Amino acid sequence: MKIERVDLLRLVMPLRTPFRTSLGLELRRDILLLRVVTSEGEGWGECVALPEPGYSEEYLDGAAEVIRRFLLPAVAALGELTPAKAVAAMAGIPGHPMAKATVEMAVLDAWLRARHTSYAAHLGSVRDVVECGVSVGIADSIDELVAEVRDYVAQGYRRIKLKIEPGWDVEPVRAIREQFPDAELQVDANAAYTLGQARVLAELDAFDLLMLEQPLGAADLRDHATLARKLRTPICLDESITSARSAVEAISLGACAIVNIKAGRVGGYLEARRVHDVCSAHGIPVWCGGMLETGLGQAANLALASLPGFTLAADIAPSERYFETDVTPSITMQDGLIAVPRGPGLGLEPVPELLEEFTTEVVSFSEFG
Ligand code: NPQ
Ligand code: MG
Repeated sequence: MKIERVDLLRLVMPLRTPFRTSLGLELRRDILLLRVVTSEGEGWGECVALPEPGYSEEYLDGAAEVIRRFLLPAVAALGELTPAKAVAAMAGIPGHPMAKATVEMAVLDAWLRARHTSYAAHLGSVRDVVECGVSVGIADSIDELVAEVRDYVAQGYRRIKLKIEPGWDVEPVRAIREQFPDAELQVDANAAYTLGQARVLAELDAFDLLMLEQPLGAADLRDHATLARKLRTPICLDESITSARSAVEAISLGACAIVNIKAGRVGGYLEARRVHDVCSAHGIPVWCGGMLETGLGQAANLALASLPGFTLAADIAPSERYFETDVTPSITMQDGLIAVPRGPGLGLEPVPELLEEFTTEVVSFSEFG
């Protein structure tokens, strides 16, 4: 297989409701899609980076540039293109996991479609449906938060995740636990706290949470290990886990009891499977995190989330959670479950008219430097 041409598309999709976290307020999702046209057919990749650095060092414009100037030339230079060879060819360039994951995702899609194999079958899926959790942003008031969560519980979500930050933590979580005593409940701080705030975080132990996700900085593994010894609530790491090696380091330091896996954060779906494998080998449960992806990213995440070690509800949502209209056929949820796509490759692709509606820029090229 050889890459013949690629399109880098920028899209802007309005969010149904503003999404506020400790990283900021998002009113829309800026999206970067990569379409590769190969000698054996086409494939799609989605970059999960945000428009600006915050969640991690990457950001959309930078990822687009790294893909165009460095990653695609390295991959296009390969005599015979396979997903594993593409990942190896990109490994020579340090960093930029979300940019690399975009290229790997598109190559994997094209390669699997040509072999009539689904992402799920290729990654080692053992389930046909995935339990969906909902990630709830920081609200303007506790009453608004309660109303929003009540709506999600009514929609059948299997788990509630509340974004927290200093000043919006114990009280909102207490209110939700009081209103929904039996709900599966967890929180995500996106690294907004310091070890000096351990006392506040320890107050969350009163609410029987499934986990406390990324309370401290991505690089602060030892501090997370110290915090873990002060809390009853299990610590889950997200931003800190950037590869299988980093997962082993975090686990061996006692920095986490649960791992949130995101293919974009670790450089691709093949590395994400390795993170799953090493966590399972250490008895660490994993679950699939989300980055407000379109149906393309959600489809790939559904395949990943159906591997055996993914025993906790995912941050995978039906299209309607975030978007009025998705660029792919809508992904729907029944009773808090979403079916794992079984078609070749991602099992779905963008609808041309919808792509047209949201695309703000397309860069196409067939020469790769
Ligand atoms: C997380 N938050 O697990 C992610 C990070 C995140 C999905 O609950 C715009 C687009 C804003 C993606 C803020 C979730 C975002 C974003 C946070 C992803 O930490
Ligand atoms: Mg997170």
